[in-house]
Amino acid sequence: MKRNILIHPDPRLKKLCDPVADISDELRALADDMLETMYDAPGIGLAAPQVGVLQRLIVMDCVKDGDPEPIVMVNPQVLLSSDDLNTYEEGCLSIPEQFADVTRPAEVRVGWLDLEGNPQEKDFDGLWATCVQHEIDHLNGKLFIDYLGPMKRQMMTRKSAKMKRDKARA
Ligand code: K2U
Ligand code: ZN
Repeated sequence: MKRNILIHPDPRLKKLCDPVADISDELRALADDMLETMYDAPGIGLAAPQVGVLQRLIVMDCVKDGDPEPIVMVNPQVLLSSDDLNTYEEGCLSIPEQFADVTRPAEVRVGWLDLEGNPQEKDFDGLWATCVQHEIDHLNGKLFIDYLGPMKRQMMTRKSAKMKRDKARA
């Protein structure tokens, strides 16, 4: 079922998430719920802490138009990252309606476990590379605004806190 997405500022979005110990039916159900929540948002990525679960689990589908290509990553790790950088105007489902340029390595090699517990390894570039790094940051309690200067970060935090208050009041 659709989960509620936590809105910044929320202490749970700043926590270091725990590695997944065992891949249970409950974890598989959470991954399903995260994919449903992501598609509904709509978004191209979602990390477990964004739905209040402090576990190292992310889902992604960066395919624009074409058959969906959902990827579920348990305990993802960046194994290699390129020296080449890429700048993308990022947003975040936990910091609604705010965007800023973030520069990251253009290509990354990621290792993870799939929901069958099999180790996977893949190189990502383009929007997929940006997205997977954005999602893994979430597992380490890091938000895209943490790459900005203090003034811009503070402005975006204040706006997000206001939207959160207004939404709570509505
Ligand atoms: O983790 C999230 O909050 C979902 C993010 C993932 C993302 C952010 C920036 C760049 C790439 C991925 C987005 O809110 S999903 C919305 C979106 C859709 C298309 C392009 C960029 C962001
Ligand atoms: Zn995000």
